[in-house]
Amino acid sequence: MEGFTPWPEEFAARYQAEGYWSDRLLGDVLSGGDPERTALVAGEERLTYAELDRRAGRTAAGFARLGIRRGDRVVVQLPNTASFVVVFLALVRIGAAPVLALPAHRGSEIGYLCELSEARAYVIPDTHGGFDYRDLARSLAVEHVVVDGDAQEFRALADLDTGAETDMSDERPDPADVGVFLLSGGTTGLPKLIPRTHRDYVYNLEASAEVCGFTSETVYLVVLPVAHNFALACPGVLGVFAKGGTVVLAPSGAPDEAFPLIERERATVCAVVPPIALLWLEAASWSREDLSSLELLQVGGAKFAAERAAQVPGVLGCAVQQVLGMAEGLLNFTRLDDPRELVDTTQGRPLSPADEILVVDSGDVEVAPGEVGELLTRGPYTLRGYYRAPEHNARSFTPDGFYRSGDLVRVLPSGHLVVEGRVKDQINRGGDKISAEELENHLLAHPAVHDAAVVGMPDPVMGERTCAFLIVRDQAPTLREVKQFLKERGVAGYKWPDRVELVDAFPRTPVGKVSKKELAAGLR
Ligand code: J2J
Repeated sequence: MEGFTPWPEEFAARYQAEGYWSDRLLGDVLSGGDPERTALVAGEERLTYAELDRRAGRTAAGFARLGIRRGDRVVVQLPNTASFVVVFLALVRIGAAPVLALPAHRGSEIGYLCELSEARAYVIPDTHGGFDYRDLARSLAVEHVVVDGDAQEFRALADLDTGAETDMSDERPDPADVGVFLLSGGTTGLPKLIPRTHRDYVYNLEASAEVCGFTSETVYLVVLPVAHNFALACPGVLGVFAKGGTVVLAPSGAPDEAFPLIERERATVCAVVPPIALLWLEAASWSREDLSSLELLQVGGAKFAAERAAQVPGVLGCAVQQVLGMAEGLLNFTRLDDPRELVDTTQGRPLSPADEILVVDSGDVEVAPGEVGELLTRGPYTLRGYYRAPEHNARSFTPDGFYRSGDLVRVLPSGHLVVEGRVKDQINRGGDKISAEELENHLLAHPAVHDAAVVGMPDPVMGERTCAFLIVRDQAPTLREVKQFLKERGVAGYKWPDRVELVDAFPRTPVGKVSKKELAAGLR
């Protein structure tokens, strides 16, 4: 695929020879499940492995009838519904790559993703969370808009399923093909797409499922957006399917929605971001639901404080697992049999024996063992380049193919990583990633804004919130007006600043760059 950076031949050969890469395809992930067993629970819907498999097959045929082919891209923006799972499986079966947008994304993000990926189709709900996605679709120039629900002038997802399953054998993708595009948290003006091949993502999900002890008895509750790497494949929904377990989709991590589902479905494992974990720790004391089925709470996406991690077993009655992951690839998990001390105080160690880790200083020189530096990595499931982004790739990777994570870590003698900060210009708002540059560019488009600098401010629940420092020309916009402005520009709500500060000038570093450190220090 043009715009995709493959692994160098010698690495590909090694990953294959050493068994990391197989010929298994993302579309075959259901094949190990007992046909009669429940694969998916979503709202009132319950689908067995056989039923889900048939629905995915019929929907695949429907996409093929639309003319969607192997190698095509389809932007998928569905919430935590059975339709997401069906559409995902359908597309990967015919070798069309879903581009996984989050429900929170709006015209600014979606328009760009459709253009960058030259998407042939865009799949949406009719409305969700009070937003009408058909309005967004009307502003785009995409060939096919497929709507889950009331389609209006568009095509209904239900109509793709005519009951006919066609033989897809000549459409079967190659394991080396890009199977899915994930969204990068982003550090630049525009979001980046992460191509994941069938073979690297299958390894990602299978190896994760193994390390996390998933079995056919696993009942996995999804509370994060299912389109996010963590909930999708680390081990996530796909890791559960690979082991023949059951996936339960929840609309959110709110205790009043998630706890009744844990009780009703006897959920055994769930992946959350730290703000949800904190909420659960509080809610467990007054909630009436029986959470005793829970065996494991995976926490990742942002740093989870050691003191909180230590509380999980006592309060929620389950083990905790810290996960330092990234849609770009590398996953670190604390292991189920790690001593409590390591589980509470570290963000885990690499998933794969083939993961290569370097911790370097600003000159790319390796630091002494145990010292803090930037985490660089390469391996059998870590990308070698963002999609169609040659200039950005030159900066994001070392000449020998290591991905620059932008995370500051130190490595313990056990191989466990501790996150100590970051060098990338990004805000991590409770696991939601915000590129400072992207937000600054939007703010600069405001007629009253002369200059803008966005920084994270510490927050006890979210870890960080977003503060926009503005130098204004005339009448300064209020926080409300800034949010309204961003809303009208079609910027996802999680990127809107929580606070606006007016200044006359920005502090500068000796080389003349805006000193975000100094700006942030002024907030404390
Ligand atoms: C500190 N920072 C963390 C952690 C991620 C599993 C879990 C998370 C993600 C994810 C994921 C962190 N402590 N425990 O894809 O499969 C920050 C780092 C990292 C960035 C990646 C998964 N866990 N982070 O969060 O692509 O800065 O993936 O580089 O959204 O989140 O963000 P994202």
